[in-house]
Amino acid sequence: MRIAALAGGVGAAKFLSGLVEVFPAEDLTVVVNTGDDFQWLGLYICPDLDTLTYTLAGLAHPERGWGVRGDTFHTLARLQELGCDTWFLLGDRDLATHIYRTAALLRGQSLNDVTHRICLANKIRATLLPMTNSPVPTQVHTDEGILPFQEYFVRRKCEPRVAGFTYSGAERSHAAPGVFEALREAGAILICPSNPFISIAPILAVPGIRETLRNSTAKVIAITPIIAGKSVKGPAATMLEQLGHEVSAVSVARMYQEFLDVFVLDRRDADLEPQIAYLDIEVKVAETLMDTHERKVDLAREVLALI
Ligand code: FO1
Repeated sequence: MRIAALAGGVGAAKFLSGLVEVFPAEDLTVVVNTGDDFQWLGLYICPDLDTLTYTLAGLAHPERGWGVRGDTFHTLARLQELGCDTWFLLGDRDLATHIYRTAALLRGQSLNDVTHRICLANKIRATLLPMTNSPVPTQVHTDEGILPFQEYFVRRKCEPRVAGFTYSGAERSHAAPGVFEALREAGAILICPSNPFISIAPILAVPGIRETLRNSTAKVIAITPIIAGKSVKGPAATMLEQLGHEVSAVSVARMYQEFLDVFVLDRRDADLEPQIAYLDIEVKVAETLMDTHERKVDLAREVLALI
């Protein structure tokens, strides 16, 4: 049986690093959010693809989750001396990935071809696919106007109040080659514990993906990114609150209701089970805080047992 997963960055990477310990990585295809992608100094940066790549290759920075473990920042320091904006921290080894990717894209290769090569070079056995080959940059509507995603997230540290999102150009985009095949061939489709607004919604905005999930006979399983009303990392809880949703896992389950079979709820939220069951979604209560390697593997085992 094959598994397909929809994924954002750090939360998804943690979960999938546990999954590949107990499920053959060759049988896993990950459809990755590219809404966070942006260009900086002429380089094409794909934060979520890179976070997954570095994590599955065992190269990720252990505390931050993004970037390369033990990386140095000499190039960034020199760029700063030259007067460049350096609010987005790119390490020297990380830069190699962006230079390689940008050069390949400029030669006319597609993002999925480049991603495939980067995965091969990093000996990643799972298949990572960008959700689409065309740019679909997430724009964050805030009380200070519309901000490109990384401006909001990194430069402004999620301080402006969020009023909504645009996944620019999503309606004209096409899923990258392999995405529909992976979703159709999968015996189970996992929605990783990623931010529903900025990681999963951009993927679902690519024409045909939401419909494929809705019509799928495979079990669709989501793992909560919210534990006890808080996001483990990132602004998911803040976004729920600012957009007028109840700040709980139930709101996330509601966002996926039309295609979801099972919701994996954290044990601290076990009392929410009836509210999710009421949405006609099966509930599995588990330890979802992946703060140790054992917990990542245990959670992956719990999810596999549901399939
Ligand atoms: N996140 C930050 O909060 N600050 C950074 O300077 C930063 C740099 C960075 C460089 C490469 C990369 O692949 C990711 C990086 N991230 C940084 C993370 C990234 O902005 C976010 O994780 C995602 O886009 C949200 O999933």
